[in-house]
Amino acid sequence: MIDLRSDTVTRPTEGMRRAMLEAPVGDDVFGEDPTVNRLEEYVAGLLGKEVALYAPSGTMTNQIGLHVSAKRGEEVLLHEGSHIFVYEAGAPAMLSGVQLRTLFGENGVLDPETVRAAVRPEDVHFPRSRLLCLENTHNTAGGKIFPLEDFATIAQTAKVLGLKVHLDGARLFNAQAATGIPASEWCAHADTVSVCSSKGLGAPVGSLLAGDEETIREARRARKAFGGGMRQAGIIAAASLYAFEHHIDRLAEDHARARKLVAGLREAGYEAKEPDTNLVLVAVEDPPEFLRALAREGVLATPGKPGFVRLCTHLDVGDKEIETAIDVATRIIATTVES
Ligand code: TLP
Repeated sequence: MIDLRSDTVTRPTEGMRRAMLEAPVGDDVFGEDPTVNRLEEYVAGLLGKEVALYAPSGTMTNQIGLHVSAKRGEEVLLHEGSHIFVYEAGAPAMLSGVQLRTLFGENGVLDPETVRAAVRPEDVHFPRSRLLCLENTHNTAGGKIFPLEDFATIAQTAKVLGLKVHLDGARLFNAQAATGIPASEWCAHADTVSVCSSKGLGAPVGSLLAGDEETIREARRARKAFGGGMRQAGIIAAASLYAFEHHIDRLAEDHARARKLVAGLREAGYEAKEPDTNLVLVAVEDPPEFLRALAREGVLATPGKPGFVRLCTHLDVGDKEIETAIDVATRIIATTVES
């Protein structure tokens, strides 16, 4: 099987498993796990934030990020295709009682004017606008990078309007690898940042929420309340630490393979935009049928936005797999045209 469904499907490498085996551990709820502590310090450093908090998933670090910045009944502004809105099971309503206000923006990038227009005036009728969530890279836009300048401008606009900014950076290091701009430059414009080690970086589990000390102290309470306080978590944190230490630069290889995939698919007659990073969106007439046809030939992908399927390159796919995937897609389109 060639599994292009997500960069979450990778299995830990030998080196990563060794790091897990050898990790010193303690009870992290007491703050005594040396590996978790090392990971939190390391990632805070990478992101240029005072502190970071380790949690099981990106969904949890996003939800804790929302929870510490917006109270029940307050409003959170975010892109209509954002992971927090589309893929987190209604958690903002369930866990924090906040109201989401979705906004449109080309390629996952929001316009400062759109944000300005959406902020509610102070009036008893309206919810209080409290938080703006941004996503980089943007998943449903096909791994799009939020240009740093636009990011800085919109974050500045948000600040002036009295909003906090949360960055869903599940694939932030893909943006760093693709542009050469350190992740910390985007983070400088956000109050809280969520990053994942379990996407392209290849760890089996683990995300971090970074911010200032006071915010992350609150986040630590929220993590406990959400059921994310773990004990000898160093065993898994070691995999995340290994991922951050060894797998950031190699993301560029996944991006090159995504471009190779797009070139092959276009040559076969498909429509697909040049990818910024490792997510490829391919336009097809009947996505479920196309996905079934791929799967029959041993290639797995997922539905993308309506009318598209998503193919994702990652640590566990090499050039050979990409060539096979192109061959399979080429055969499928040839059969469709014939019939
Ligand atoms: N995304 C997954 C699925 O949930 C859709 C994927 O395969 O792309 N933020 C962003 C931008 C994400 O893409 C994801 C995972 C998350 C947050 C959530 O991370 P986890 O899965 O660790 O909760």
